[in-house]
Order: sequence, then C-alpha cells, then structure tokens
Amino acid sequence: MAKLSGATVIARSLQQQGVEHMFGVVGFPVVPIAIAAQKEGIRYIGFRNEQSASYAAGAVGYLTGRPGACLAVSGPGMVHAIAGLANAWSNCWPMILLGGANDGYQNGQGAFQEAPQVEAARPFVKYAARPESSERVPYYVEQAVRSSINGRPGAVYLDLANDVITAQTEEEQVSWKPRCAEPPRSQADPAAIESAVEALRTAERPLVIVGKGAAYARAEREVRDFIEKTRLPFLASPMGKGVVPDDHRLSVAPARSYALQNADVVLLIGARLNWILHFGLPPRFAPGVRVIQVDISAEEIGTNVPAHVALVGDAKAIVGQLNQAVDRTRFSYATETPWRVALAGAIEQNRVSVEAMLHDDAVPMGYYRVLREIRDRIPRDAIIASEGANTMDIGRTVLPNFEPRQRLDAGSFGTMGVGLGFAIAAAAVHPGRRIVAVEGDSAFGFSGMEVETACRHQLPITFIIINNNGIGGGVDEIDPARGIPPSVYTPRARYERIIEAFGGRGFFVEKPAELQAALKEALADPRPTIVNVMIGTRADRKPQKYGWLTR
Ligand SMILES: Cc1ncc(C[n+]2csc(CCOP(=O)(O)OP(=O)(O)O)c2C)c(N)n1
Ligand SMILES: [Mg+2]
Repeated sequence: MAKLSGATVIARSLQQQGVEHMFGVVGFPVVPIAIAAQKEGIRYIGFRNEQSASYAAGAVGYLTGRPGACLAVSGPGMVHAIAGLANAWSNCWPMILLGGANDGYQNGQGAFQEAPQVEAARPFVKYAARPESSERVPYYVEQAVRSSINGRPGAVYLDLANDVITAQTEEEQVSWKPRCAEPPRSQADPAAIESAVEALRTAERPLVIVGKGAAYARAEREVRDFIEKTRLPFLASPMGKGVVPDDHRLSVAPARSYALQNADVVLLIGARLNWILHFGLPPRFAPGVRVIQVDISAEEIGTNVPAHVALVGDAKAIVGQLNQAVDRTRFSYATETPWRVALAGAIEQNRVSVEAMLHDDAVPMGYYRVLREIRDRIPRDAIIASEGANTMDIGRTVLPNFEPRQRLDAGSFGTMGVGLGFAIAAAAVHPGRRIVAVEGDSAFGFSGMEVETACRHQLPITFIIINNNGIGGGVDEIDPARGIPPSVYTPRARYERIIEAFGGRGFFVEKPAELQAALKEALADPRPTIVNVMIGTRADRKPQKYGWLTR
C-alpha cells in the first residue's frame, strides 16, 4: 500500500483547494513541503526574506481570488512572515501562511526555533490552526482556504509541526476534501437598492468612489456599465484605479479634493471610509454627506459616518442590481449641472498646476518629469507596483491604469517594502505581461535583495527607482561634521549595480534624454532591469494642503 508523507498531503491539499503559487524561504522543517509542492504542480518561488514572500502571497490572493501561499520556517521565519499577514489583514486580501513548527512532543521544552506562532498570527488572521495529524491536514487546509476567501477576505494561518510534516500515512487513511466553492455572490436588499437610486436621483452633487473591493470582486463590467448609464462623476481609491479606465471622460480623479469636499451624495463601491478617504469626515468631506455604502462586510457599514443606505454583499452582484434599477427608472445624472462645471474647473486648475512640472527638462529632474516619461513609455496593460511616499503619491496621479487589478501599492497599511514581492507575484500570475515597479529609494531598500529572485526566475520586471537620497528626500552630500539626519541615505547610491550581480541590467540616469533612452532599452529587455533615476533632493509635490507626514 502506498504511503504518503505529511508534506505531500499538505501540498496536495493546497493544490486541490486551488492554491497555485507558493513563495517562501526553506529550512527546518519545511523543506519537504516546498519539494512536495513542486511535485504537485504548485509553482514555488524561493525568496530571500519571508517578509517579501508573504507580501507576494497576499498580492496573489488579490489578483486571483484564491490565496497565495507563503512558506516559512519555524520561529524567526514565521515571525518575518507576520508582516505579510498584517498587510493582507489591512488590505482584506486572502493569503495562507504555512509556518513550520517544532515536533509536537517537544512543545514547551525550548525546542529549536520554538515560538508561540499561533498566538502571534492570531490578531491578523481570520483562522489559525495547528493540525494534529497528517491524516486531517486536508480538513484544515480546506477550512483555511474557505475562510480566507469568504465574507471579507483575509489572511489565514496553519502551524505545521515537524512530526505532522514527516509522518508517513496510508493513503486511504487521509480524508481528502473537495475544492471549496467560489464565494457566493450575495445580493443586497432590493428595497435598499431602490433607496440608493432615489438618493442618487435627488443628489445635487453626486460622486461615485470605486475601491479595491470592486476590483477584487471583479465588478469591472458592472461598474463600467453603471458609470456609462448614469453618467455620474467618479474617482477611484489608489487600488480601485482601472476598474473604470483612468482616461474615462467621467473621471474626476484630478479634482479629487474638490469632489470629496463638495459631494452631497457619495456611492462607495468596495471602498472603506478609513484614512485613505479621510474617514468621510469634515474638513475633507461635506458635513452631512449622504453615504451609500456597498460592502461585503456588514460590520464595515457605518464606520466613521452613518450610512444613508447600506448595500451589504458582493460588489459585482450589487452593482448589477443597481444597473437593473437604473434601467427601470431611466435614471441618469443631467449632462449640464453646476456640479459638472465646478468639477471641470477643478480638473483644469489641476492640469495647469502640474503642466509645467511634467514638461520641465531642468536637471536635477523632479518627480513629475520622471513619471511623465514612465507614463508615456510603459505598455497599456503593464502592471504597476509602487511604493514610497512622494514617489507613490505623485505616481498615483500621473501613472494611469486602464484595467482592474493593474496597480499594487503600499495600500491601507502603508507598508514600505512590498513593491518587489508584489512585482514578483504579478509576474507569476500574469506571465508575458510587463511589470513595472516604481520605487522610492527608501522603499526599494527594504526588499532590494529580491532582485536576485526576479533574475533567477527571469521575470520581465522593470524596477524604476526614483532616487532623492532618502526618505522623502535626503541631502546632496553627507557632511560627517554635522551628523547624518534620520531621513538621509547614501547620496547618489548606485542601486542599479545590485541587479548586475545576478545577470540583470542596470541604468543610472540623471538627465531627461538619458531617462528616455534607458526606459526604452529597459522596457524592451526580457531580463529584469533597474533604472536608477536621480532627482533633486528637494523635489516635491505640487503644494499640498495636507502632506503625507501629517495625514
Ligand atoms: C515598514 C515601514 N517602515 C517605515 C515606514 C515609514 N515610511 C513612510 S514612507 C517611507 C519611505 C519614503 O521614502 P522613499 O521610498 O524614498 O520615497 P520618496 O518620498 O523619497 O519619494 C518610510 C520609510 C513605512 N511606511 N513602512
Ligand atoms: Mg526617496
């Protein structure tokens, strides 16, 4: 009779539950799991640090709707991977962390790399368990995957003891579980749908806000239809960008502050009223704004602002319901209103305020000049990963997205260090597509060694580092006599040389013409590349009323 190792049962269960990507760092006791995963047809990518691997697992969950897996050794490896659990928790992305653990019979004895792992994972996960035998592993894997994708998606954790991993079991002793179904697409209360359309009909200054929940729910067709039918002005949250293309004529993204501040009715589609949307409160929103809230999580409804209408359920299903109601009532927002005129004015004002910076050829360059060049050269379907403070914030406004789930950034948790893992995850999920990681120099430094991972797997990633010598900008030269300020990193650091150590190609750029040439070559290169772009240490955004340090 055939015997199966615990590791094989783990890998086969994951494969049966639709887990296709595993990222991690091997060592005790998880080596057999990685090997078994490869045998069972799961793509395994070895990372240089579990943090990045865990970020990548969350990104796979967001991009595919099934959790990506992160594999970590016991103790320090599992602790590093908590970074990804927390990031996935904050972003509501499915992922599964597989933490190796000491043999059960050594619990409490001070075993090698022994740690309270289930407890450490707990605050950031929807489900955490420690299977007691290899025979019952499929039960735990199914429950973990099912928990991660149903309701509000999130991270889950399995603690895998060495004796479970190495156990040999008769195949028929294993109780396999069928693949858990896709989450049901639950609809909202039909009466609430009518109230929502009524609220929009009576609005003077309506606004639609598309969040990454809409992207996750794959509601793009419905949301695009809705915007077309109702002709409502819309804008997107950072990762909601692309659900409706950013160049759509009804986008009021360039007038974001004005639109938020003056709207009287806001339809939120899979976006939370957290810090990213300034809590929905004055002074950034109008007092008394009526909020129509579409969310998968009933608990989210009313956070910070009581909802005028609550639409609880799946964004794709609910926007489909809204479309039917709009068809029935023939609602569409008037083409000529003072609100449209005011929004158009604010958009124009914004265009004028950045126009000169976009075309400023001065050296050192500024953010806008660099980002415009990137904007004009990357393919329309490129996936953009981005992190940094100014690099990310300005990049969000200059770099358009045309498709859903095409932008991955520091997100709700504001995590620096996610960009490389995200880029690698995107390349794994979308082979053949160009991945562009637009990184602040500080942000890049958190996980820079993962360029080796990208080179080893020959992933078509162009890393573009917007280098101002530090966190939000450094200095042109360090003067040891005056000490080194906290935000300063090595001036003119040659980050592009790192990738050459692994067979990639690096470019160092200081002038607009060099940038053009480097981007052209880098984007045509099948190898991973780094374009290290020097900008002024004092380069900044256009004047902001509310800066990133104070938000
Ligand atoms: C894990 C983590 N550590 C620290 C921070 C604080 N932080 C916010 S933005 C930032 C880096 C900003 O610098 P950079 O990436 O170079 O972008 P720039 O604004 O200079 O373009 C840091 C360290 C964070 N958000 N996350
Ligand atoms: Mg910087």
